[in-house]
Amino acid sequence: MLEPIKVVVTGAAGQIAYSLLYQIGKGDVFGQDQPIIMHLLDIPMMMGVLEGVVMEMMDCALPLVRGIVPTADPAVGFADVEAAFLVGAMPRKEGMERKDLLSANVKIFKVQGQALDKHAKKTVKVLVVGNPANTNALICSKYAPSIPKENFTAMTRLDQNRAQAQIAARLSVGIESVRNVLIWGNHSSTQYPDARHALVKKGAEEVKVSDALPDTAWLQDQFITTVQKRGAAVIAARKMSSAMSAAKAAGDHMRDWWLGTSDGSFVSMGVISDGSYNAPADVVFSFPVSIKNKQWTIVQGLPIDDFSRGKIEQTGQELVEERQEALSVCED
Ligand code: NAX
Repeated sequence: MLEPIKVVVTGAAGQIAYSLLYQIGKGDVFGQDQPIIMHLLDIPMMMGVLEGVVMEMMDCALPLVRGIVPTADPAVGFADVEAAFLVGAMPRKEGMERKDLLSANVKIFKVQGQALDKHAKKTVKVLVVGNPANTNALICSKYAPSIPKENFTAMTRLDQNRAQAQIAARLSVGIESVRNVLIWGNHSSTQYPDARHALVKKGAEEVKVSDALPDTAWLQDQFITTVQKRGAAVIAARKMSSAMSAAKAAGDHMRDWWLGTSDGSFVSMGVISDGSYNAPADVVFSFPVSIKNKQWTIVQGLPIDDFSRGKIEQTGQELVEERQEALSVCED
């Protein structure tokens, strides 16, 4: 058995955390031999609810959970953590513009960046889930200058999982038969779900999805819009935003970061852009990455056609605009 690690989940009294905490505590994310001390951070008015979550965590009787620390104090929540799931954010309310949401939430991520800088391990792996996730991750990193920029990532794994599920359903194969479906850019409606580099198992072999599914019109249109609008479709049906699937995706993202990807496979993560694939530099952009020894690397050399180039440019442009808005809010 390894020494316990401290892991923080913010927004711990919220709906995504409700599904995520069990996955982490059960060993699905950091491995079956990794004990965990769970730090649960939320805002003061949610401490009563959080108490109930703590009771339930205890009642799950999970052997890997060696301690539970509920708190509203970021200094306590972020103390010595090695992994941080930043889920907590203000939800979009009726009548609220995307811009209003951005200014409310980037301020939260500025404060949390400062707290991580002061209190977390310098090797902490940060996954931002709270929206606007990419720009929140950028701001968080900016205010945590003593932690490497590579340690701040944003979640586009839910979009990737949605895309993979759509392809598997269209081909009538199991989800595990499909790999390397990816998401470029922003976790927003400009994201570009891309199956051009994806592979599907056919008997003992693997073939390109585009060969197994020669329906370019579907791949370029309905597939993309279904994935882009999936979050809204879930809200319309459930009257609440995606939570179980978002928690599963957060677990998938961190597990792959912690334990690595297999050879030839890649996953989508919002990471600090170096300008690869003509994406704008210095925004948190979702790229295909492979992971070894807890370090991600942007997969290079994927062929990009004009269609993809246009989509990458569009989502990149949105991120540049968000960065500008966010920086002006933070400097106020
Ligand atoms: P909930 O409203 O159920 O929970 C959010 C929790 O965060 C609340 O308990 C709230 O008190 C807490 N919180 C607010 N400010 C905080 C702060 N400063 N410090 C600590 N906690 C704070 O939302 P939930 O459904 O769990 O969603 C959380 C976030 O995930 C939202 O921003 C949502 O937009 C975002 N999502 C991101 C996704 C992605 O793929 N990147 C997909 C799912 C989800 O929509």
